[in-house]
Amino acid sequence: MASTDGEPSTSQTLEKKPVAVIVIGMAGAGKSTFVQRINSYLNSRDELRPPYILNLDPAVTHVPYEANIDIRDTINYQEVMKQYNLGPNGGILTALNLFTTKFDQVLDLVEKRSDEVDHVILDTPGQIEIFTWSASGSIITDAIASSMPAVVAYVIDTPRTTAPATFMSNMLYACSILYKTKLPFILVFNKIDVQPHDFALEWMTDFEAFQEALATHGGTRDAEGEPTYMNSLMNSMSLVLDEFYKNLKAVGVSSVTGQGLKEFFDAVEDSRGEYEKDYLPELEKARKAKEASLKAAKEDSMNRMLKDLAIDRQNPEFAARDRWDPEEENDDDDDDTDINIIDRSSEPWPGQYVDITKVKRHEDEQMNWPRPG
Ligand SMILES: Nc1nc2c(ncn2[C@@H]2O[C@H](COP(=O)(O)OP(=O)(O)OP(=O)(O)O)[C@@H](O)[C@H]2O)c(=O)[nH]1
Ligand SMILES: [Mg+2]
Repeated sequence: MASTDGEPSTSQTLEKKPVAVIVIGMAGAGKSTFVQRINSYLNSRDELRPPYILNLDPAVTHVPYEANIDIRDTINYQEVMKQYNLGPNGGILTALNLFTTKFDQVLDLVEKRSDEVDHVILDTPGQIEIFTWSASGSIITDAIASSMPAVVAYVIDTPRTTAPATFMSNMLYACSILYKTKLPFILVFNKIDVQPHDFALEWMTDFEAFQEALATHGGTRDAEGEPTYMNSLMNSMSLVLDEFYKNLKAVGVSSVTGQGLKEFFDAVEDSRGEYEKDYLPELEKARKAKEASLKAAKEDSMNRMLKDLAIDRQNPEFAARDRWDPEEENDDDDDDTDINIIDRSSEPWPGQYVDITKVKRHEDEQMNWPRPG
């Protein structure tokens, strides 16, 4: 968005920052294809301001776009599975955990590009829960959202969600992510070239239409013609969801034809304002609370130190015993490893590969990453 000349203000500073779009969705919903479509849409809109793309799926063999930062450049997912004796999901989770330990570098790289980039796009692993229910997923989401406006794009496989019960399960999942991240949220009904999403919009705005669909879908009445337990449960759940629908935007897109991309980016721009209005004040509040508790902890240790000093003064022989001896100091460096996250767009790509799982702090050291859990 173009900024006007004049007094700098908070909103102006925010406007200058890129928006991060975190693409989340069930396996096969079309996340990666959607990211590719976003890439070509933004490139054709202004080829001087393409998005900055992060691939966070360590297990994918091919992504249909050029990622600026790719988790696969840093972590060898197969090697992680072998080294830790893990299955595919444990492997993806551990790979993501290892990558998260270096996420500050990712943020630095993104920060460096913030003047020339309007959108930062994150493609997440196919197994949705690995990102949404893991510590590293939360750390990545929080780290991104505290450094720039961020929005969740929840991609839905529209043709696979036409049954009312499936639709509701999908919406409940979306609801759980909304309440977990508290970020502006866009429901992206994908694949509308195969199945238009008007049924979904109708169910979201007209509660009775959804109940009618439930009633006409088989298996909702028992032998006596009474509504089944499932049916009553779904009816009450849909009342809960009604509240949830009020908090989000829904757009229909086709990642294959590019239909609906403009509406999607209109929703992203709206979300920027929402982030500023709702998320940012909460973030500030949380920061202040943390600062206050840190200050209290500092005062507490200061008081304790002063008390210790007073005791030392009364007992000089104890104080002499506790004195620091520089001879005892061993040269145990901090455990920062020499790994660099690679920005493919700024480095000439030499096929350089750093395997984070094999890094040693010192030549003579056999270092293993701690097992998860
Ligand atoms: N017709 C149609 N097919 C689509 C669309 N978007 C994605 N697909 C197809 O859906 C399949 C899955 O797409 P991906 O982009 O790999 O989905 P994903 O969510 O990244 O998958 P994982 O990362 O493995 O979970 C592919 O066969 C795509 O071609 C769409 O808008 N229309
Ligand atoms: Mg994918």
